[in-house]
Amino acid sequence: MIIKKPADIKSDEITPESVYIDRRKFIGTSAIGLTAAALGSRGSKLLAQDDRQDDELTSFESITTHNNFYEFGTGKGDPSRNAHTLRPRPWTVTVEGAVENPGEYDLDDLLRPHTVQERIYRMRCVEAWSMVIPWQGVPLGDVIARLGPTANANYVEFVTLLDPIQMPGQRRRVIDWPYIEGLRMDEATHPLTILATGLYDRDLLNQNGAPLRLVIPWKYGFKGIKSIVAIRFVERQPINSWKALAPNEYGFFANVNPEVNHPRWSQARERRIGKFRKIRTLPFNGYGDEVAHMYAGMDPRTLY
Ligand SMILES: Nc1nc2c(c(=O)[nH]1)N[C@H]1C(S)=C(S)[C@@H](COP(=O)(O)O)O[C@H]1N2
Ligand SMILES: [Mo]
Repeated sequence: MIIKKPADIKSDEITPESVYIDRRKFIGTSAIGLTAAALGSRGSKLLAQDDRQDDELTSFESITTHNNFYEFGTGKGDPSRNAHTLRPRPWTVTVEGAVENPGEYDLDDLLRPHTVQERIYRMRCVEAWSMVIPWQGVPLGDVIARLGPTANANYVEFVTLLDPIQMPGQRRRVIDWPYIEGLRMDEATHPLTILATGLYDRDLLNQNGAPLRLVIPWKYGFKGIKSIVAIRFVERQPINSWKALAPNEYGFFANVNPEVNHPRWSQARERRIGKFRKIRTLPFNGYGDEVAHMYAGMDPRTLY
């Protein structure tokens, strides 16, 4: 597979947004967080009630040029400029820890038995911007079921590639590399959680976390770790990179919550990339019906 830079992609190679929206009308039930047009009655309720009618797909151009991927620099434009040094194939994922089938898996072997699905999800960054992205990927729960976690596997830890040659941003210690993230087992196996391999019907571009990244739509974007080389089944809660860096600003759970502000700014509203007006941020990023039960009895204010 040839991975091209966004500038080399002709617009007719990308599935246009209108085609996605039409397709959703047919696929219907598998759609999760989508355009008002495809939402039916829930969509019209959203339209009537508030400012959130613009759940329109973010353009391929914006999704691939406005990024956070500190391994390629800390500016939003840095990953799309610098990530050409990453070689996403061949790619090996190490599976280790409390699991029946540990080993070094070629990416294709890890994914082959599983069905790639399309999921249109909202992505909300801590920095109060958001996007609506048509992902392709496999449910992480399917992959985990085949790997066979043992009784001690309470959490799953994910690790990004560590290679300052391919990832020049790692020559500066902005983060204690490699980037690490983690999920509790029920979050990891929740049907909304996917391992993404593509978006807009194309393999992931490097800046979006090629060849494999996590997407957990009810959590802040930083939980969506990119370019994963290891999946570890562990007993204790992993120490994720952002929490290690600033524990008063970033937690382990990082559930989107408009009522818990970041110490330095409000989380009540967000700006969709490509739009001018700000919209209200929803609890659990709008996925509360599907996920809130996992946090029953926990203080939501501690779940930032
Ligand atoms: N390895 C790694 N994964 C990462 C990051 C990073 O810097 N390094 N940034 C995170 C943050 S803060 C966000 S908002 C999302 C951004 O994903 P996108 O650029 O594909 O929109 O990736 C997350 N995954
Ligand atoms: Mo983010």
